[in-house]
Amino acid sequence: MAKILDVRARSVWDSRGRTTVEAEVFVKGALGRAITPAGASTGSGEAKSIETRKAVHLINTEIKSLLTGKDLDQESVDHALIALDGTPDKSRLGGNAIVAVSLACAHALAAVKKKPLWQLLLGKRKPVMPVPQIQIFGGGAHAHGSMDLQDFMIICTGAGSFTESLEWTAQVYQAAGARLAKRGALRGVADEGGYWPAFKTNEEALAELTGAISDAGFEPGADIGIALDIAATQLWRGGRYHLALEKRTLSAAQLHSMLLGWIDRYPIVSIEDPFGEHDAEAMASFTRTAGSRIQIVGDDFFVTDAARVKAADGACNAVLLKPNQVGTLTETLACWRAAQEAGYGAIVSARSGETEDVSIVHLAVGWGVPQLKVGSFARSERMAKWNEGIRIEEALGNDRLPYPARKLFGRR
Ligand code: 2PG
Ligand code: MG
Repeated sequence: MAKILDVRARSVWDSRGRTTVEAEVFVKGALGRAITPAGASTGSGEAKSIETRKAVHLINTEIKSLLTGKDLDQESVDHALIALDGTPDKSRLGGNAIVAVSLACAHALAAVKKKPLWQLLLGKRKPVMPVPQIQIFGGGAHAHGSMDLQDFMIICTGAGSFTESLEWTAQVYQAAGARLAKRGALRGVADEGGYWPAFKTNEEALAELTGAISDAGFEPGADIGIALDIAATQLWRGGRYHLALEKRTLSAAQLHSMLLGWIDRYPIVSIEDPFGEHDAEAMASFTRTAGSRIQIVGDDFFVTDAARVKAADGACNAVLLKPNQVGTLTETLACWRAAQEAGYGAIVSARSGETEDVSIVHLAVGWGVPQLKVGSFARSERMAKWNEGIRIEEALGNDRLPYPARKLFGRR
């Protein structure tokens, strides 16, 4: 087994112009490198980030002396990092320090084996390309609250491949931009590259998105469905869900009815965090009512924690997997395994603050996770990941590859 010769870190910049951690793990003749992303709408159970400068210093000192001379083995490196940190939320070394090193180790291992990371992780299992969830309108914490809801996304449920999904998305993205510009409702783009619209209600975004799907020549529902991230933890204050745009507040029961109404009126196939991270009861009741019709995803609700998925008991039917939310690759993989055991769907996801790092695409393909959420269809920190998916699909041989969109989202 290869030995770790050195570990180094530096501060680099992310897509919001904020500092983040880049780590490098050196082995004989090769190195692995990774950059930590950052969330804006974070769950309270996430691994805690610390100041970038301090995280970089800790990698260059404590983590370097811990790992130098050690075997390059993902699980033992991750367990050693967790033990060295010694806190339940990774707040001493920082989740942002730990995840960069953990991911850099995976890349170093791939470099040693002279294989792309996805191939190393996949081993002899049959490959599947993940189905993209792609944002068209961005709101919430990613657009200064211009809309209450955070992500209005599409899933090309009728597409036959990853590459075709992107081609369809490009058409919808352009059509949505043209509609907004025509109405004078285009303010720019939000943090993940989705349009930042000036709408009067949240539902208007659903109507406009459905219109854009039609304008692009697709049949809403049959070809392309809508996925929402309500990010409801962000709306919760003083026992009510606050819709600032609409100047009203809702109880959990009222939010439940509003979402059910939307599912009836629009081609919605997936809803993420429909209720706050604390609201397990509302989440479970919504899943009982709507879970046979649509995918219900826990993001802040699960924070990529295998134990929370095991304890969930029917709240949600899918899990968002974000490596920096839990801190190491080994724990992210454990969460994916817990999701599989529970019969849940899963989506590997980027954060709102991203970089040119494309590791998550390799994780999705390598682990066989059937969906991928990267943000919108603009700005290079997003496009780098979609483009990496195109390369991987091509390497796997596009025409022979199973593509699970219809299986996952064919009419339920
Ligand atoms: C989310 C992510 C990505 P953030 O809530 O799913 O959209 O946002 O990285 O800000 O948590
Ligand atoms: Mg989310």
